[in-house]
This record gives sequence, structure tokens and C-alpha cells, in this order.
Amino acid sequence: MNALTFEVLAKDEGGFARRGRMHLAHGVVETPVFMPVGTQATVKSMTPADLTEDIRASIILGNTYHLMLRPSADLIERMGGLHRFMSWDRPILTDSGGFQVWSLGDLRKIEEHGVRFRSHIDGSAVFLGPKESMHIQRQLGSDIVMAFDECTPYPATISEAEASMLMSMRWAGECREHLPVNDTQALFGIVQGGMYPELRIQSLEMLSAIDFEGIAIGGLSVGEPKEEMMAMMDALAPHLPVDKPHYVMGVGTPDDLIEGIDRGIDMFDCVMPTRNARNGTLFTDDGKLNIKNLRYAEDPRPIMEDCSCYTCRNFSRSYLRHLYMAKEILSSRLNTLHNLHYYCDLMSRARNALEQGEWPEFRNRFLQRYRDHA
Ligand code: PRF
Ligand code: ZN
Repeated sequence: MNALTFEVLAKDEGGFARRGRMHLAHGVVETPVFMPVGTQATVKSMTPADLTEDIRASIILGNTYHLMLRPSADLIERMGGLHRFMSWDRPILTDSGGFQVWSLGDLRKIEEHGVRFRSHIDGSAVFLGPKESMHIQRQLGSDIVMAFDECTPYPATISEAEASMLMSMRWAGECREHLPVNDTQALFGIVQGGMYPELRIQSLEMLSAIDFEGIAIGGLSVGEPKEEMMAMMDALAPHLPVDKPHYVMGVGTPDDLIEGIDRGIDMFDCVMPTRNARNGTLFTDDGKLNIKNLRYAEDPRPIMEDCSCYTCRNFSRSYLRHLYMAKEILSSRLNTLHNLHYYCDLMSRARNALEQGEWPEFRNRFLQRYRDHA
């Protein structure tokens, strides 16, 4: 058995959108899928039961960078791996650390074989490169391992973007050498190349020469205008390998997800539903709703009329506003439950539309309504 097998079950005839299924070591993932972010071995304020029973998440994301610094990959390995440590028995994807190290800004120094940086926790010196990242992700035991890359900053000149992309491609080859094809952990390569379509396509070709189980698009949603992000996905869509899953990293809003699916993307992750929930921003088909707003003070309706989440089945906007204003911890929990349910359910609705051959209608109706009110 391979660590990952991917089947396309249906596709939109006129475009790139598809409905697929991934088989991984810890279970099956129906695509398109949204992966809740569990940076520190927890999806903030959610128990695994919340995630499986109410939200119906099939795969979550973890982070090499955070876990290597605290509590350490060695400790998690001794505790039986990340699945057992956090009591999550469905698939996990771990990011490689490249993006998180990049976010440190001046605290890091890039070398040929990786990045030297100081821990944001205790200031100690750490080195992370393709070899180290593969070793750590092996210790964590994730189902999908991400290649160690550099997220090219925005903006970048074409020569800066090219040098950065070529380094990521050298690192991609090293990652595969340190994590050969096996039957428990799949490895995804990451396309870089800044906002230059020709570099993006070259990057994808270089990755195709390496045997990856899936292809990710990195370096998007880093401050560029939305049109540029869509232009990069448009440029790549016709070239993505049809027999492998496509993952766009760190994207995005509900309408970004629909636009991404339309461009052949199968997998998404983003902190937006979890982070926004904690500051009172809730997602609905009519756009974002800010629970702080005085207009909800005596509003008896749920966040979203036809949402079947625990929060919407039981609580009014009025109550949720009160919890938020009173800084009660239940506020974070109930808001996160709704937002993650909304994101995962939106993917389920997209899968249905694709199965029914109704993708263009679903997409247009969703985007129009979402943006009408946004
Ligand atoms: N690379 C990695 N992780 C990421 C990104 C990237 O470029 C992004 C960019 N949006 C989010 N997460 N390894
Ligand atoms: Zn809800």
C-alpha cells in the first residue's frame, strides 16, 4: 500500500474543479477539503470530539516549527507520536516549518542547507533545513509531510523570486531523499516563484521530476492583491498533475475556497475561521458577521438560519454577543465551533454540487450571495 492514493470521483466538465478521495494511513479524506489548523497539537478551544462529531473534520494540520520548539519532537515521539499525543486518530498534515521560520523576519539567517534562527520561546539557537524537517515530521508521524521551502516574500523582484524558488526546489529534492516513498507518510512538494507565472510553471515542472504524492502551492496570501493570487492559480491550473491532490497553503476566505476549487484545488488550510472566531468574526453565506455589533444585542436568531452546528442549534446572537462582551471563554469555543463547521460544511456542499454536476451554478450562486453582503 502507498501512503496516499488519490481518486477523482467527478469533475466539472467545463473547468478544473473536481471531487476526489484520498486514502491515507489514518483514514479517508473526501475532497475538496478544509483542514482546521492545530498549530500546537490542538485546534484552539476544540476537543477531538468537537472536531469529529460536530464539525466533521476529516484531517487537521500541525506545525513542525512550533512542536519542535515546544514540547519537542523527541518528546512527542516518546509519547507515541502526534496522533496519540493529542488523541486524534484521523489523518494529520504537518507543515514543514519553512513558512513559520520565514515569518520570524530578522531573527533568521538563510543558509544553503536551511535556516538558522532563534526560538521565539527562549531565544535559543536552532537550525532547520530539509533534512531536519523530514526527521522531525517523521518523529511526529503525520500522514502528509510537507517539503521544507522558503515562502518568497512579497513583493520580490523576478531575480529574487527566481533565486528563492530555485533554493526551494533544491530543498525539495533533499526532502525526498530524506523521506523516501514509504507506506505511512506521503510527501508533498511546494510550488514557489513569487508573482511570476513563468517561475511558478518552472517550479511545478521541477517538482514533477521528483516523485511527490501531492502538489502544494505556497507563497500565496502573503499580502498580494486578491487578483494576483487568482492569476497565479489560473496560471498553474492547466499544468497541475490531474492524478495527484492539489493543496493551496494558508488560503483563505470562504469565497477564496470556492475560487480555489474552481481552479482545481482540492485542499485548503487557514487560521481565519479559528482566529476570527476568537475576535468575534463569524462566517455566514451572507458574508462576515461581527458579533460585537450593538445591532445583535437583542437579536434572538442564530448566527446563520440554516446552520446545523451546535452553536446555531442552541444559542442566539444576543447570547453570543453577551459572552464576547463579558470575555467569557465559552465565547471562543462556540464561535470556533460555528466557523469551523461553516468551513467544513461549505466543502461538503461543494462536493455535493460537483457530484451532481451542478458546480457552475453552485459557485455562481454562492459567490453572488456571499459578496452581495460582504
Ligand atoms: N510554505 C509553507 N507553508 C505555508 C506557506 C508556504 O509558502 C504559506 C503561504 N500562504 C502558508 N503556509 N511551507
Ligand atoms: Zn452555526
